[in-house]
Amino acid sequence: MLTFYNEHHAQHRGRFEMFRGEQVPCFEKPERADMVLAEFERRGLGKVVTPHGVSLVSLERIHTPRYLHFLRSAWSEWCALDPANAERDAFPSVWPIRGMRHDIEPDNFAARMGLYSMDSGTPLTAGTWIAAKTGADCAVNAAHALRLGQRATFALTRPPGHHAGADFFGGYCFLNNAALAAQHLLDDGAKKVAILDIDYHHGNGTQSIFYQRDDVLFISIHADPRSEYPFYLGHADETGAGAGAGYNMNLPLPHGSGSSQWFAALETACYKLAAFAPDALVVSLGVDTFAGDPLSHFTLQSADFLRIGERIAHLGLPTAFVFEGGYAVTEIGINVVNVLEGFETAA
Ligand code: SP5
Ligand code: ZN
Repeated sequence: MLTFYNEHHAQHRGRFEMFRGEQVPCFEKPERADMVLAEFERRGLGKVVTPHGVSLVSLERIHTPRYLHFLRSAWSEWCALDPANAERDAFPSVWPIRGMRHDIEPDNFAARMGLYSMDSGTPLTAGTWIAAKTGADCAVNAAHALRLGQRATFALTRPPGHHAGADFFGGYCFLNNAALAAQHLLDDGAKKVAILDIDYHHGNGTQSIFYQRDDVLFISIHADPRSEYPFYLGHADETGAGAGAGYNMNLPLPHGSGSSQWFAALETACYKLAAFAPDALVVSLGVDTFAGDPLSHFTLQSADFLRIGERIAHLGLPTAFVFEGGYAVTEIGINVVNVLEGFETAA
């Protein structure tokens, strides 16, 4: 499987995140992608290449120009506030909640951090922009390779993307790689595209980007947002709006769900996908559904990930896999590459 690897990913390296009032090491760390690359190469699953850079215009197909401008310049603005900030990550501290203004972009840096974010768990660092931009390059290149005839491709990148919206970061995500891949497929001539999001967390950013559209079907299998991040989106009654009515499907599962519940949801998703008959499929591939994941509460086993890949292959669609979450670093390579190998075996 042709893989586009983000060689700049390790430049995004958060120092810590907050958990119950304490600073804890970031779960979303460079070793995650290193482990996946090592396992992919160990199994000899295909060529690993670096992507061509895509233009900012292609990022603007999904993200707003003012958000992109903010992300690109945020680190230098942060350091300009105080040279000592070069040794500290930037976090938001204030947000424009209900009833406040989103249309005026404040001059104040902290105020813009809040305007463009959804949580305080996503450190912005010196290398965040280069890592996120190169990750977006990987996703768009993976999509483009499908148009050139590849059956399946893999964007091996971090930071992840599916929590990032048109104009906000959060959930360890800055640019929505899966959304950029789907949009590129459409811009290159595909008529309809589906995104299947199998990360443990709901892909709120991806859902919000396509919620009113009928050219992208979004389906997500995830932990019930009543008890899990991102909390404020991902319920079963969110089915799309306007032209997009009927083109969004959420399959939330209870805390503690295991293989039988999870694969039943996958069948529901595959039935809907087959009926939509897209020209191509983008998979938001998170493996934080694994039993050993430190953030999560599903109980999938490593062997289950092979079966996931097999089932997705049986859809018979050109498929771009985009790496998202998964925090059990020791097993993360095995779990991700199991999905890819299961796909290749069954394709
Ligand atoms: C891409 C992705 O998987 N993003 C997940 C973002 C989750 N952010 C909330 C993390 C809450 C940390 N809770 C610590 C639990 C330790 N047992
Ligand atoms: Zn996740």
